[in-house]
Amino acid sequence: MTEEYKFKDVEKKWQENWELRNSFRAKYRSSKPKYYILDMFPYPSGHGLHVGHLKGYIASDVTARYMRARGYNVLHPMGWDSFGLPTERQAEKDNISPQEVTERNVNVFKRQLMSVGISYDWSREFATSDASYFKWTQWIFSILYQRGLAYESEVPVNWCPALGTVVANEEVQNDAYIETGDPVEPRMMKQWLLRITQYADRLLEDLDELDWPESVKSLQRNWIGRRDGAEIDFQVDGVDARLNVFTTRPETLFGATFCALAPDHELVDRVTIPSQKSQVKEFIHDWATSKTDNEFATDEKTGVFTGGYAINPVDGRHIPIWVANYVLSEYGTGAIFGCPAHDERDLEFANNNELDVIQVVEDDGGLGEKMVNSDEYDGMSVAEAREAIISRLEDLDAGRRQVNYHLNDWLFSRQRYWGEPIPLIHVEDGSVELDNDLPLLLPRRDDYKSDGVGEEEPRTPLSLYTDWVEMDSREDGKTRRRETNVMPQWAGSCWYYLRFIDPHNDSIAWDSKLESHWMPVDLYVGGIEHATLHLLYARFWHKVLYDAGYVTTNEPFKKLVNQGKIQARSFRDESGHYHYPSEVVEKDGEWYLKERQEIGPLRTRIEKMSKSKYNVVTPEEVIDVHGADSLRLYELFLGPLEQDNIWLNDGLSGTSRFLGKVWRLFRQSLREGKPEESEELDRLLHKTIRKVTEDLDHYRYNTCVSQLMIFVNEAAAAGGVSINSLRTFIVLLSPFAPHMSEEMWERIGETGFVVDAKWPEFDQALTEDSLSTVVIQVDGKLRGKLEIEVSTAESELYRLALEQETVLSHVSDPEKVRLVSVPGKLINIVNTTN
Ligand code: ANZ
Repeated sequence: MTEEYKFKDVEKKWQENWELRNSFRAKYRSSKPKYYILDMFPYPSGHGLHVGHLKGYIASDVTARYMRARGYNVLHPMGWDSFGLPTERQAEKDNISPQEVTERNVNVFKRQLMSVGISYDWSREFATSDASYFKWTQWIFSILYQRGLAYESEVPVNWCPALGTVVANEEVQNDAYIETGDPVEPRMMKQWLLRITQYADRLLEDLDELDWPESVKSLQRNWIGRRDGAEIDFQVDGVDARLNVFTTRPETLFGATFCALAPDHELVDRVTIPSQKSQVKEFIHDWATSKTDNEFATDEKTGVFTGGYAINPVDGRHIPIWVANYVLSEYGTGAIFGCPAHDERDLEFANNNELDVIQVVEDDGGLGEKMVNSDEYDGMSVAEAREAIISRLEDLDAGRRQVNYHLNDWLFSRQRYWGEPIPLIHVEDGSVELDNDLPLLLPRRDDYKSDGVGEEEPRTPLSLYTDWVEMDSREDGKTRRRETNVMPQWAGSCWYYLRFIDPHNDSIAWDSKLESHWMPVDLYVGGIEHATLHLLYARFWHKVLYDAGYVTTNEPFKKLVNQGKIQARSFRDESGHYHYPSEVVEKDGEWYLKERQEIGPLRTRIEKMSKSKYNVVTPEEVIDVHGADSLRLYELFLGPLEQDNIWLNDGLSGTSRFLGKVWRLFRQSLREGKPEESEELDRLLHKTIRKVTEDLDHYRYNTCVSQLMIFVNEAAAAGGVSINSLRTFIVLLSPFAPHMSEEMWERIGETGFVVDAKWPEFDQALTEDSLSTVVIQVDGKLRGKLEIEVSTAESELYRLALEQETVLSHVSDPEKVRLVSVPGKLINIVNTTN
């Protein structure tokens, strides 16, 4: 037996063994309880994974291994979210097919994940661009379509000329496509949309039952943005028109001192009186130019008077109608009544334009709020007035209760090639048919140069394949053309967790028995950046599938954990260019470019690990020097999973040293062959089992690692441990450092694999310290301490406390006290004499 630990050989050996033995395959049927643990699957980009991406994957792998040891039938699968723009662009650049690009990238990703020893059930692997997968994505689309949840509509879209496609609102920031920074402009286009708004209330309410971080829930709540209020109709004075406004504060209607329209509201022209026309026109012109030209965009609330008046339906007052830049045409009805006393934006606008301010809600001397200046509603509470005013408006036929949402229907078409074709057929008579012959494959593409890009008029790449688009006419002799939009990348990730349950089924998407066995996902681990898009879309599809009877749970993901980001130091020179860490040297706490030290110290910053910042660390470089177990321990040891952590290369030597110590302890213990453990070490072992178990139950990985370190230090100092203790310790270590654990397991003579070993139990009594330090207080002030058996009775504790001079001197009469104590922690002696 060799003395030295050769991580390269050992890690390779066990990775091969696990694969040969199918150690991580979930059983399709099992008497064990199930545990479904899912990682957000990656988009296989050309860059490969860096250590920041691995943080969540390693943590969930520890839990997967732990749950197997706890006796669960664990499903821990992995696949690829492979449709999407970067792959298509890469294919165009390299002049190969997107399929080939995907395959190339997937190979890299898979090799990386395997080299870290992640315990995935690879027999279930698939990519969303596999026809055997997207066949079912198309099938789910047809369910949505049949249920009236997919529709075509002429809608304002974000058209990106550089990419030749529209992109979703969620993908746009500051009028640019987030991924590439290409500018985006508004256009009207006929698009497919999914009616997610129909599910808005359920998506909102069901958040309450989920074990998700509050932060994600509140992001979803805000994104859905339910607003309860009313629509109110104002008659326009002298014009046959009603001005319809949306308000969340109908109770403030008596405080309305003006109305305002969005500049592109359809009524602007009709309500403007002739003498105001030129001023209004000028205002709208300025507004339109400043809107497209960001530099002139302003937060200042400006507007122009139309000369028209609206009549307040409840008190008949005439209030001026303005056009205002802060009223948005896309929200509510694109018109408001302004109530400067109770809305800051309205107040600012009123102050700028010398409009009246009428207070209608007043603080009721700390009791709450009551109505004032509101006729018969004076004195009512806000809630009462709200109900009463809405009823009055309903009686007058001048208003109604209205709920608005921030959430819009989901724009579901993309004008690209590399996506799922939408299985619809346009018939010449204008009707639309579902294509039931699935999968509907993409047309074969021989020339991967993008066509249609940069065109004035939007054209879809698929429309260029006329053989594919034009279908053979059927019996009715009508011509039929295929839909040429493809689905957005979000489609494939909406249901992949269901396919993992039954990935090779080619007659149905998933078997219903298997679905009811495995769902819901027990633990879902991924980044917070998916809080509103992926996680909302997937919940929406899941609920549709639930309504259609295809799934048995109302929600897909029971518990969600977000891993934080890994950050690292980046280096920039005087012109702002980034440099790789390998190009710099450190001197007296400053960093210099090796080649050009004369330019002086570089600017350094801790930033999110990213290719563009040149601060990426790859798993390959770490594993090559320190091994996979060391990488795993370091990623976990960095800090709590949910927090952002800073990557320091020095830290890795720390975990490597720890593993070296483990190996030496193992060798020493084998040599010594201690028959029995000392009581002290036995206690520490049981405390370690308890701590690691409890921390794993709460996803506190970093503190597990610290506890294992404490144990190893003590055990080494004691000259080794017994074989029994060693066996227990190896199982505890195995989720964290699985390769070394398997090697030790084999060498102590175990025949099976440590991945199949049972998780150790702890003896409660051994985990509780029998001696504890009790704080002695007199009248709440600290007066002494006692080192004492936990089980000591209160009266005995009091007797011992009085032996201390510092305590006794503060007790007025030892016969006249009241005792308050927390066993094992504190006793408070309260004087009752004065
Ligand atoms: C009268 C009022 C009185 C309002 C008051 C507020 C306070 P959120 O919560 O953001 O939904 N509003 C309605 N449509 C608008 C539009 N298209 N552009 C800009 N503002 C609009 O706010 C809803 C409130 O925003 C509505 O309630 C309306 O002003 C304004 F003391 O109506 B309120």
